[in-house]
Amino acid sequence: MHVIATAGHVDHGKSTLVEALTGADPDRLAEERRRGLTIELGYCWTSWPDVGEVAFVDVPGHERFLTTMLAGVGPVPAVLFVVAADDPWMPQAAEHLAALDALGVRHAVVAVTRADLIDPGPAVARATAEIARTGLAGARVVAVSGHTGMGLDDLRSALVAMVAELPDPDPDADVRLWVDRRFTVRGAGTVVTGTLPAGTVRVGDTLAVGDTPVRVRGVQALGSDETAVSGVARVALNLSGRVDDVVRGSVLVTPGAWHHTSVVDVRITGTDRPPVAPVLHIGAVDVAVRCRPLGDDLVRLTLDRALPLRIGDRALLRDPGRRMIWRADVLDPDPPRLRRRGAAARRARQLAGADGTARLADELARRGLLHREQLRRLGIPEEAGDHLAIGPWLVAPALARAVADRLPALVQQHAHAHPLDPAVPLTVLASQLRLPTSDVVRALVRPPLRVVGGRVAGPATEVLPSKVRTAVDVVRRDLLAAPFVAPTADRLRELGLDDRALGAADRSGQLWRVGPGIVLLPDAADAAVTLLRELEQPFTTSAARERLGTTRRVVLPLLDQLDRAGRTRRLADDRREVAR
Ligand SMILES: Nc1nc2c(ncn2[C@@H]2O[C@H](COP(=O)(O)OP(=O)(O)OP(=O)(O)O)[C@@H](O)[C@H]2O)c(=O)[nH]1
Ligand SMILES: [Mg+2]
Repeated sequence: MHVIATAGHVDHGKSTLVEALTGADPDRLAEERRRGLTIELGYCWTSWPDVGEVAFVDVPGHERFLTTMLAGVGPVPAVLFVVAADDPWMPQAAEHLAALDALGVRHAVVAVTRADLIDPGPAVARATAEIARTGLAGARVVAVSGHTGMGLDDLRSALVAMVAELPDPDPDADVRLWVDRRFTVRGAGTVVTGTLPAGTVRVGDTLAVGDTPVRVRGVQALGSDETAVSGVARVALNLSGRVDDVVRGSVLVTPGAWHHTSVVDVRITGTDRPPVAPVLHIGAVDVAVRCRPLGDDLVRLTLDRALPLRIGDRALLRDPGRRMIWRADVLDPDPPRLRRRGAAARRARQLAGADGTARLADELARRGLLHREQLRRLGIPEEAGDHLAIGPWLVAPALARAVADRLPALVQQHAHAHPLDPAVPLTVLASQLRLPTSDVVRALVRPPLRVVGGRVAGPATEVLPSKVRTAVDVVRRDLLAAPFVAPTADRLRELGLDDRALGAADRSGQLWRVGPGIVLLPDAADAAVTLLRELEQPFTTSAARERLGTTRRVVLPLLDQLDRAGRTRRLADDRREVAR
């Protein structure tokens, strides 16, 4: 199927031409027929040799219905632009043409209609000149009459040639259906319609509106039931599930495949600056936005509601008050927050070269790293490159280098601040480095740093196995209660602490190994000296033992250590005095 939208000034003959081409009147509403005016989008279709089914989305030309016009044109790749031969070039002709240009429409045919009323020559010349300034330049311009049928064959063959040139959308693409109508059918329930630009919708599929899943109970295209329809197509879907929230302006998407965002960085094209609060049009949707300039032609938009957007999406910004339009190319639907002063300008520099084409290397250079699932959601093709793959994460070489460079200092700082627990948990490093996962930190640890049980240790850091750590904690607790009652050999054996483990505990600063099999708290020397100073000087070994409330097994090596440290002095008669 091919889909063509109409465009052109009010009353210039769009609906009449659609009817002449398809045999059906696109103006369904009684009010439309009574007033001779299109108000809602109209849908008609026909079938032509060689190109098959062609559906028309007929839009209103009246200036008050510009939003509806944009909803009709937004998801459609090809346009029938209609100009009346007997009327001058009119404001909505200009406005529609500007919108088509901004939306990037390149496939168009211009019909200069009502040619039965007047020589179409001047209107053909004017229209040709006007489109020459836009992306529609070179489109065929055909004089026709919707009433007499004059020129209709030419118009048809121009349209056939146009649709034959349209690119074939990918039937496996992720679905993003912009709902342009929603109604209730007796017996069937909720039905929505829209233009499916690409991908396939099947009966039984689950689609999502934001996070809400809905089930596709039935699929219709051009009035007949189908089991599956691939874009480009006009489709009507019968939905079940939580459909109350599905309205005109909703977007039905392949679950999990899209990034829904209300903040997006775009590059705008157009004269003048956009206002602070313009309207964003994309697909069949319009949403109020706040516009924050980043620099030059780059702006950050904050949307009133989240939309599924990808890099490279083409949208349109509109100032309804001044009737002005800007083209907006989506550069980043998942931009970083602007926290500090100067962040906007920095961001603008970062996006300077971005043109809306998603390239993995560029995106990684800007973001540092990306989860594989983000690639699909943001519309970034996975390509070979010099990035690192760490599990599901792709990491820019520059970020990997920066992390590896910063790690030694971070580990050292932590060891300094936590002498009793010197190895840094990976999670702490991840948050210090603003990385979303500790897996990336783990993969970037280089010798002499090493990972021990979820922590990163420096070369000089002794890291205790967790069982030893627990046992050492028990000993430390006991010693806090009785500082000089070192655990007995039996107790140590029971706790699984051999001499190696005690040595490690000593080196990591958690215990003080006074002698083989004898451990006290690291501050035991100070505490002992304080107590021993209270004794009559010099003092005997047994006086010291009593004052400290301990045994000979402990007091002998302890006094020995104090002697060596010069904190006690041993006299000839084996008595000691505390050094002054
Ligand atoms: N003589 C003549 N009249 C035409 C022709 N095409 C349209 N008209 C008349 O022009 C008027 C407007 O035609 P429509 O087809 O409703 O115009 P439209 O562009 O769809 O208008 P909107 O949808 O409101 O923007 C009607 O009165 C038509 O009968 C034509 O080729 N020749
Ligand atoms: Mg009409």
